Formats: sequence, C-alpha cells, structure tokens
Amino acid sequence: MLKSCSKTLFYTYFLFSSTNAQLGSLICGPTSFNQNQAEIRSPGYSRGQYPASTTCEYSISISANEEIVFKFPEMDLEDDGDTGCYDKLVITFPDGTDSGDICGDSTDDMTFTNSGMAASIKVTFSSDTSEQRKGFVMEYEKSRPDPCDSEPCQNGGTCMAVMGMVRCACVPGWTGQFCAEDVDECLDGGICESNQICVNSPGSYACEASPLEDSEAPVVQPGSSSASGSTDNSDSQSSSGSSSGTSSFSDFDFPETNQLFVDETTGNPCRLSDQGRNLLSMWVEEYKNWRNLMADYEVKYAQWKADECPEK
Ligand SMILES: [Ca+2]
Ligand SMILES: [Ca+2]
Repeated sequence: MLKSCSKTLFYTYFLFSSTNAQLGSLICGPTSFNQNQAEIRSPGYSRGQYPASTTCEYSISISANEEIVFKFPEMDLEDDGDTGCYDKLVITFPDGTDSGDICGDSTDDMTFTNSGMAASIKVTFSSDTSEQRKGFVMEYEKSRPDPCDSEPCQNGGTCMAVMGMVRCACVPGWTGQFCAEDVDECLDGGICESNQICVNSPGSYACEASPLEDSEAPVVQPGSSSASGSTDNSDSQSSSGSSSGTSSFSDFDFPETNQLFVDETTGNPCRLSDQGRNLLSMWVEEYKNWRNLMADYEVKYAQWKADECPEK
C-alpha cells in the first residue's frame, strides 16, 4: 500500500513536472549562473534540435550598478514568418522590463544596467508542440562601469569612484556633490580689507575698492573694538563708548549683527540689530544709485551746455 502510494506520488510528480515542462538540468542543462560571463545553449542544441513543448528558465545574478551585455551568436527559433514567435526566448530584467519575444534567425545585442539592488535576470526559453529547430546560443558578460567615465564632476572637480558611487573633490571656489555650486566667499566677512567691498562671482570672488570712498554722507562708523560698557540688550546705550575715525559709508564695513559700533555724534556704543543692519545695507545701495544718477546728470548737463551755448 505504502509502495503503491509512493509510486503514484512519483508519477504524479513526474506528470506535474512534465506538464510544466520544467525538467531542470535533465533537459535544460545548468539553469543558475553567477559567473561574470557564460554561454547558455538551448536544450538539445548539441543534437541539432530543441524538444517540443519545453520550457527552460535560466537565472543570472547581477549586482548593484553592474552592466550586462547579451550576444546571440546562434539564433534559430520557430517564428510565424511575420513578427510573431511559435518558439521563443524572453529575457526579464529586475526592473520589470523584458526583451519581448525573441525568435527567428538573428537578434541584436542587448545591454542592461542594474541601477537597483543585487537581483536576478530571468531568461525563459519555450517551444510549442510542433516544428523544432536548432535553437540558440546566448552569451552574456557582466561588468561594472566606472561611474567617472561620464565625467560627472563639474568645474574642474576630480572624480573618484567609491564602492561604485561618485565622489567629487572640488577645486577652491566650488562645492556640492558634483562641484556645481559656487562658494559665496563674501559670506566670510573678513575676507577683504575693511575699505574694500567683496564681490562674489561663480567659482571666485573679488575685493574691490569701495565706490563710496569719497562719500560725503556721514552716518555711522566702526568702533566696536574700542567700545565698552555694553550689555546684551540691543537697545541699551552707554555713555562710556569712545568715538574715533572718520564718518563715511566707505569706512563702515557692515559689522556682524552682534558687534558693537559707536555712533559718531553721540559717542554711544550699541549693538546692531538685524533690522538695523539690513536698513544700512539698503541705504548704501540707494546711495550708490544716487551717485550713479548724479554722474548721469553731470554728463547730460555738459551736453546741454554744449548744445545751448556752443563755443564760438
Ligand atoms: Ca515549434
Ligand atoms: Ca564665489
């Protein structure tokens, strides 16, 4: 009884396997591939013909960031004489895409790059019930492309591949993952002399002479280091501050918000607020515009005079 049962189970298993046409290595040969390169042949290739009603599934492992190229030196699978396949090969990639049905007597090379995690590529051969042909020989080769080949680092940055990932070493003046972002050197308040203005530019900066050097507009003066008797209250004032220096925009170097400076008229030291600092910046901009406007009028006036009262 037990023997009979086992026998039934065996036949059931064999029948099940046959109807699924997946007979493993008996017909399909090796089905699992981990090597960097290998050749896969259709079942029965050495005998000159693949069997009918057969399905073989091959699995090829692929690591993250690996590239695989498929070539088909031999291709002879039954097609319908048009665009359809009776017997076919299908390659399914880890990202869910596939090659479509491959049959006939030739097919182009195929390349896939695995941008996801390590996974498997599935190659499925299947034949129908009638007309068998020679079959296929498929070769594959895996490689790991150098991510620096695409020159991802910009503005003179040096590319390094670390675990298949890009790392860029930027030249001074540039930052960011791919060295595409300018460093604003002017954010470092002490980079230029106090009588210069810092002008940021892509990849660089310049310290230029202030256009307000000879300004007649007295406002405030630096005096932070010599001021004393301060408190943490930004509105507080003290009469113990000292007063020195000249009184022009050009001498004012936009101290940090927390820095003390001295009002030249009263001699009072005080702590500059964000609002006060922004207001002063705005005034300086307006003052520059006013100076430019004045220069324009000087030119216009000279021209007007020459037109109205030409020299005789
Ligand atoms: Ca067929
Ligand atoms: Ca810059």
